Amino acid sequence: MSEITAPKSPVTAEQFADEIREQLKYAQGVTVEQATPADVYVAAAVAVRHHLMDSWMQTQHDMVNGTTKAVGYLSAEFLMGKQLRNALLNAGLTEQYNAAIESLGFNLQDVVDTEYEPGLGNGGLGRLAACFIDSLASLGVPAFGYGIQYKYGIFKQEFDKDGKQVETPDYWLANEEPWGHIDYNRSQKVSFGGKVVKEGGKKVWKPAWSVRAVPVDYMVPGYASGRVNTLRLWSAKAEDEFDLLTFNRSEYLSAVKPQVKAENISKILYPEDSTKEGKQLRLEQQYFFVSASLHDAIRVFYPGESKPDLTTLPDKIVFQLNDTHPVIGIPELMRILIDEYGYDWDTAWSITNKTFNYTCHTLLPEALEVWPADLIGELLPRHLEIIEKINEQFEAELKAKGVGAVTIKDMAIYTGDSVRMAYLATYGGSHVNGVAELHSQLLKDVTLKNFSDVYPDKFTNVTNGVTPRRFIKLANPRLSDLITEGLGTDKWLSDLELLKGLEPLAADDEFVRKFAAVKQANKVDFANYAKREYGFDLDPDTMFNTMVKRLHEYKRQALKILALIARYADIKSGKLSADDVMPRTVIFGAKAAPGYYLAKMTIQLINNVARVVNNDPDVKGKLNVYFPWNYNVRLAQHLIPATDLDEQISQAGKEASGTGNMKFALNGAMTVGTLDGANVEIRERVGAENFFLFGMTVDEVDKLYADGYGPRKYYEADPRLKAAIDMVADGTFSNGNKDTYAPLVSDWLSKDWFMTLADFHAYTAIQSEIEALYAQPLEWNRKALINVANSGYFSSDRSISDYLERIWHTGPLPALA
Ligand code: Z2T
Repeated sequence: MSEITAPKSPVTAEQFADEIREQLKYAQGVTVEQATPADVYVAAAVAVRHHLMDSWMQTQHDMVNGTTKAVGYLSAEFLMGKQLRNALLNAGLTEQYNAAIESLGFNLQDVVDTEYEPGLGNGGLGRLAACFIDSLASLGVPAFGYGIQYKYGIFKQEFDKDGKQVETPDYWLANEEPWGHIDYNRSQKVSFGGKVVKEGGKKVWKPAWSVRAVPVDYMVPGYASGRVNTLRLWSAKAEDEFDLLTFNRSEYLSAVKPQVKAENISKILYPEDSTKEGKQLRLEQQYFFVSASLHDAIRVFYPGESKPDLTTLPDKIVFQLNDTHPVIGIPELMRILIDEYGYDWDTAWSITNKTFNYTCHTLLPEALEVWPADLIGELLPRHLEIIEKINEQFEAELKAKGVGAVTIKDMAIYTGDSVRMAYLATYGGSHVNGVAELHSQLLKDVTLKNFSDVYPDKFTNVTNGVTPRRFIKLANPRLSDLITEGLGTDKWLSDLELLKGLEPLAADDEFVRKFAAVKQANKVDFANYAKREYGFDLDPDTMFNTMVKRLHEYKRQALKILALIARYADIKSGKLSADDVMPRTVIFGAKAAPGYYLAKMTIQLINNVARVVNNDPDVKGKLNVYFPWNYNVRLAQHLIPATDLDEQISQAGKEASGTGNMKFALNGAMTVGTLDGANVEIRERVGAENFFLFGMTVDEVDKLYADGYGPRKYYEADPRLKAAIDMVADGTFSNGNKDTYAPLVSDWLSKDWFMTLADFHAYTAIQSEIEALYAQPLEWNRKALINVANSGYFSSDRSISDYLERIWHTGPLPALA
């Protein structure tokens, strides 16, 4: 039968149960009889940590004492998802745990359900970071994830009676959190404000205030690698020094105020996805975690050395900047090297340049961070000086290379008013990469064109990926078993290209039927889940058609909802006879940034379309719409395996990559999508005949824009589109109120920045192709299976291998003895 590649830990179920019992008693003070599932969860988590401890210490030892360069993944977001099941899987402890929990008289699922998901990220970028640290550990590469332990993660989403999004705080730390180990003895001091003075010919920064960055360490167990890396999330605490002056004047309460301000730094995750939020607190957060992390790395790699030779730093660790959020690390490392360790500028620059690389995750110009120089000057005066000097050096370098004055001005890192973080990152590091082929190409051709002209060798691509451990094995155990059966091995979990071996089985009707049965069972499971969690009544005998991602105009949820309204109208008017309708259940999941007006209005519209459609007897059993609130990693793990058709319908040239698209393809959904982001590569791999392509290409979008785009023309020309928009305008989905969606309607008809109307016809036209195929279940599932077989490339293990080869130039630690 199947080979087991996960390490069989020597621990037995009995020992595991004993450890849980001990933990319950000595740390938590409850007997097994008194314990609730939540108590058992905490005890089990602690027991898992204990089992990982030796590997964790060994990995750190080998990292510090060996010659393998480590990776420091600097990211403002890590969207980890629940930990228990993942840790058990990667550590090879699942069976022992299951048996232990049952022997203690508890139900497995009850225990797992009590875990509260940490939402320390917005969406794709944060989840990518989580997949990457899983893959780094699984490949045995020594690595740190460095970020922030926000007290409040991404807001919890609810809908009010009008279908509007309501945000409530996600105080996840109010729950027992057994995974993070807070290490007060490894704190770092991070300072802000003040001024720079000259002392003995040297620049000296005299900061005005500082905070203590306390590391909270999470173990990151590799799958079947025996390695355990570290995710180090910094939490801001007040310095324990009081303002003595104030204190002496016996103004005790006001003396405490600065401490409160200090702890605000790690209080909340900014909920903007793919937009910049130029707020002082955000810059404080960025500097806070980056400064602490750089000092921490020096502490780790030069233990006990007061005069370390930091010219060797680039041999010890390479830092990846996850978008522009940690880019202040470039001037910070310069400052550390020059001011704290006495290196000259050129030496510091050479070290810095070798140590950093930058990943860009967007094509939206408005998402590239630009900080007002005033703000940086006030908060980080020494850094602003360093940035100015970097910019001077950069301009001189460009001049020497023969770049013209106008271009040099266009490329300025520091304009006098502001600092462009993407430019600083591009100049300051060794490599720049985009996150899908098309995205990387557009970075070179458009967004960073001047830079790629001058420094062509810096630019490269690393296409995103997702971890098959969480998103296939944990999320879809039925499919995992079938894959293992089909391949005769479970090695695919650490070598996902092996999925290719399933391709011949697509010709085997028997196997395709088993594959179809897996999907059907997952749909039944999801219907039960949706009933339990949301009170929805989903019919698993309809097509499950899903669109889950952040709510953003460029992603075009509006296209989906308009097409849905058009279909609703067609069924109602009898234009589409009831017999011709392929029954569909459309499922949305999306959070909108709290300040994003049109996005929030789109959510309200979807909810109200759902209300009207689901209550209309004329379309009963033909069309249903559901919008489970608070889309998060947990919901993704339930919904993705149950989806028949996935929507990836962004305007071409706007979605940098997408990673949901990969998760769906790997779980046997078909995709309807544009030639955007990683869709292009998915389609290339699974085959054009196994992908529902529609819509304008990047070139067509550019041309239409250049020719002058006017959405109204499309509205006038397509009666179905007109009818759909008119229904939104006339109050059909707002109890007759014509004002409710007026701003949305007016945007569609006068601006339509992402050309939703122009792609409407193509999008509705492809639906008949989709339904014709769905009407032949065996053929649909054959194609879906071919999708699975050809998506092995989209493992984050492959992404990490690409980073290792193209950017980081390092690899795994030596094999364990
Ligand atoms: C984000 O999730 C993404 C890009 C951002 O640009 C910011 C955030 Cl928070 C600044 C997403 C991209 O939109 C998506 O296409 C990509 O797949 C993902 O990052 C991971 O690269």
